[in-house]
Amino acid sequence: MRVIHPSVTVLPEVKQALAQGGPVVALESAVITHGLPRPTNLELARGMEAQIREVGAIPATVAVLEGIIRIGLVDDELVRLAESDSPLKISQRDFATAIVRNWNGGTTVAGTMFAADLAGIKVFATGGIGGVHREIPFDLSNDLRALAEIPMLVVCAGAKFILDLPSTLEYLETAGVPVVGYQTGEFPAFYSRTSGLKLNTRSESPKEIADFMRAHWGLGLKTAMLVVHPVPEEDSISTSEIEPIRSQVSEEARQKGIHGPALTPFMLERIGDLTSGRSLRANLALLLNNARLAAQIAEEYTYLKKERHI
Ligand code: PSU
Ligand code: MN
Repeated sequence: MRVIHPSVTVLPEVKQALAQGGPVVALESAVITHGLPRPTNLELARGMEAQIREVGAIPATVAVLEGIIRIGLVDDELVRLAESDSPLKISQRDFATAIVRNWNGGTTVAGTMFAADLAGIKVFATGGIGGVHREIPFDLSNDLRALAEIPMLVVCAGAKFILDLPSTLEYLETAGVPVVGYQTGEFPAFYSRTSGLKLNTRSESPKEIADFMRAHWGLGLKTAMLVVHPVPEEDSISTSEIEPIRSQVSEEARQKGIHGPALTPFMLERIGDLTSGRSLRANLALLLNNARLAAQIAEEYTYLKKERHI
């Protein structure tokens, strides 16, 4: 395989799987560095990789270690990332700084999509995408731009719970990103399975989703496709319970002047306190669930490619 860039390396196992047309699932790492407390972050990182392997696909966790963009990490590197001191949260604007200054960092959905696409990965699993924020001043996640520009299948449990979900869905429509509900007809709301926001495509099977991928990109459309997969019922938290907590924590953030990339980590921690850890359990459950579904879709897409020689 060609060398992508001197500051980008692909793990040999991932490189080999891609060269053989095998199923590979990219994973983000901002959730490891900024989304979850230690040591749960490392357990989760390992757990997501294990889910993917169980299905028969190869995981490729994306991160930046000492200024090198890494596509696929070995276990020692996962440990280094999970335990690294003050890592950066890396979106597309941050790669150059991270490379030049030899930083460590976890990649967001936008950062991960960019790097995974360089390697030719087509399927990616995450928890919640970034989107349109509710509060003024204006905050639109770089994830939305990435979804509009990078042809990759992204499995998530909706958008981050703090966001303006109707506006986020509208943006995706404007950008031409198909949103497919996996065994649901509604856009899920991260901790909750429902939001009241109806989707126009629902699918029951990874096989059909692979058919959608082939049809969408086969036509020459260049956008991402989003598969939304609701949190498992037993770990979900109802909207009526989470909404007052969200609004309280959002007010706390406003009073403390916390905004931009620092907002999500702050809110996740406070919501964890206020739900006695149930929000953390829901977050872990949905991440593992998404990794498994993404691996099933990657497998189906691989079969399809081999059958049809595309
Ligand atoms: N969803 C969560 N927790 C997170 C994130 C999403 O529940 O930590 C991370 C993802 O990596 C996502 C990023 O890509 O937040 C978006 O950040 P921002 O809104 O600053 O663009
Ligand atoms: Mn932002």
